[in-house]
Amino acid sequence: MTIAIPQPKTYGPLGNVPQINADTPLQSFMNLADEYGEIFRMKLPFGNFYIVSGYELMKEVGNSPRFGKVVEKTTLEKVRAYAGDGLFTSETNDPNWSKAHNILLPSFSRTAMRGYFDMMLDLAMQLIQKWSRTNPEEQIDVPEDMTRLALDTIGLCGFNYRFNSFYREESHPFVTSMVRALDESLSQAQRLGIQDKLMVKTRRQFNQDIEYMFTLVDKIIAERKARGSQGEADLLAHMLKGKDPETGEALDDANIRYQIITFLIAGHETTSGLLSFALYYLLNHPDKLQKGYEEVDRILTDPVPTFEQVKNLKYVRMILDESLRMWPTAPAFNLEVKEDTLLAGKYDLKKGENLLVLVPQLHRDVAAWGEDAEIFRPERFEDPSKVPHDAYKPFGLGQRACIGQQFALQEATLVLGLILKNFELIDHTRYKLKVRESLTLKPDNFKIKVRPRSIQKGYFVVGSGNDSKSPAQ
Ligand code: FDE
Repeated sequence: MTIAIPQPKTYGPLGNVPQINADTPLQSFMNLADEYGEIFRMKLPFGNFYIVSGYELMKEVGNSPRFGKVVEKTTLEKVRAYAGDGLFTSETNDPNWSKAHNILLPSFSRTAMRGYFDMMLDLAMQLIQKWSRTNPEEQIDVPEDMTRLALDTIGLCGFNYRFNSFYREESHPFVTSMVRALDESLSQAQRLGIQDKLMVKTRRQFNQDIEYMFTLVDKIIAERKARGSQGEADLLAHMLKGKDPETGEALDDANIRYQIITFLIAGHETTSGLLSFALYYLLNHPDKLQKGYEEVDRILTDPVPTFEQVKNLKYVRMILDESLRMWPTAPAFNLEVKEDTLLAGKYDLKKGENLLVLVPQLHRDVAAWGEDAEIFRPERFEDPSKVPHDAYKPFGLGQRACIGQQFALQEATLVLGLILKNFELIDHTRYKLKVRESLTLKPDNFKIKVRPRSIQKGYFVVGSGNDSKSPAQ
């Protein structure tokens, strides 16, 4: 028997716009999901779609070829203006998607991660050094520093470029353009077509930002091609020499440019939000923080951590897994219904309709996580066989799942491990969580102070007065 899919009251041509807070649409969706349940319908300027967030439904949606990622008529379509047919914003049947996926997969494999470790460490130490040089009264803007870290990490590992964000007061101009362009794509998705056409100034700024991004990235590609590879093991080197085993073809320059922009977008805000939420939760759960301290003191025994040691930071990793459960920083993804179907034997869905998977809501479904779903408890991830995987999708699903997962987790584990090893964290503002939305999520206006932990453990950086990555040198 089919059940009608509920829809909150609509307001003529505005549809459900009045129920959505323009600054925090995702949190509006979560509130609506509390009221309307596992699936409900939305009518918004960028289309009609269903919002799905129930464990039972995801068991089917997450495992059936009847649902697949779609870009057309979603917010991501607007991001194509500068991410083009890069991995994130191409349709799965676009030949450049499978080509780039095949070429890039080995560069993101678990074994490839060892090759990025020293570069990640370089940036992680820049953050640790910066924090250890703050005066006791100075506060740290957590998401801002984490964004510096994550951006610089993908820049260095991606194409051997140093944004040097820790040496700047303001963001690198590339970041300013990228963030402004991202904000504009989101606003475009919310505006009605006619409003959009009237915004001449905004459009001019948007075009300028895109041109700036293209120029910078194209220059990096051209320089690398001109001088040839000099043993770099970065993503750009892989893209320039890689051939798709299926077609024998290489990526063209325009596509490489889109991939680089894609990695910068996909890799920096998500990872920085993850680290920021993790610190927020630790500050509010002293017992979990203590367990983290115990682990890093036991495992990070050398002045500079090794690849193996970071891999052994199991509890730090669980802290990150649980932070991604509470606030998956890429909070939603779009799927298209590939053929008419009766979802869970009761919801009638038609070919071509779109679903939006509302990940933070799925991650709070008590049917999967139990009555304490709202509580931060990293121990849920202790035994992987006990994790309800169909209700845990911080990295998306299927062939379009996040290619950067291992990369992001290695980086975040290293950085959180080093922070715990070095610092006592002080919540001087008694911060109350407020989640800020763009394409990704992060804690808004989250500031802390830090104090060095005991020197005898060896990590020492304060006043060492040099910028080499190993203070012991
Ligand atoms: C992807 C992704 C996803 C899916 C989306 C859709 O479906 O639409 C998700 C959910 C994600 N991703 C998430 C995340 C989180 C974090 C932390 C991250 N992520 C990170 C990173 C880093 C890097 C480099 C990246 N990431 C990248 C990426 C890419 C390229 C993509 C696309 C893929 C395909 O092929 O499609 C993604 N990522 Fe991520």
